[in-house]
Amino acid sequence: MRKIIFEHITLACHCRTLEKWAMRIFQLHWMAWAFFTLFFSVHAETSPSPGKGFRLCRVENITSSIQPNIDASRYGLNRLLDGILPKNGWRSTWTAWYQVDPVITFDLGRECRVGAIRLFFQAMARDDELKSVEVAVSKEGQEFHLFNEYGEIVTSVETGTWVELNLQSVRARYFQLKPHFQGWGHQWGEVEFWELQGK
Ligand SMILES: [Ca+2]
Repeated sequence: MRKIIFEHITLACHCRTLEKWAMRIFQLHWMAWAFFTLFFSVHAETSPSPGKGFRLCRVENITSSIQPNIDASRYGLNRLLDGILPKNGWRSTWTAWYQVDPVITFDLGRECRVGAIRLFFQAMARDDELKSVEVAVSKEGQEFHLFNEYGEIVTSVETGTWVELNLQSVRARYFQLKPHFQGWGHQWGEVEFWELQGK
């Protein structure tokens, strides 16, 4: 009889230990799931890599010839570099220039060999609102040279869309984007510079 009681207590202790471990494993799994869900919910919003051999380039500074002219204090230039995308439609968190064409300058902090620039934008009044984007480059940030102009950009209105400007391989520290609108203006959500890895 005593032996049975002893075994019962031992077994009960064993069960509590198992429950404790099971609970801990469950907690660890839950924490891992929560971490990865949060991680990918933030990082999935950036555009996918243009391909093997590219890496996302850090931007040290951004300036504009004309500040955003709608809600600039809340949705300023820094929103173009935060890795977070606005939602479709007005108003969300779009950095907006109404009826003007800004010249936006990016300082990468060092000379980089950029293969592609991607910008996330939304057309508002017409599907070809972003008429064209000029890309100019500079090594020292004073004198800029036009590299190319990209046009024929047609999307759906009130729908956030990535557009990729293929630069092949341009080595510079400073990049200027000069967008031209037709219709409402400009609503941008993110700008990415993809650097070619290796020499
Ligand atoms: Ca953003």
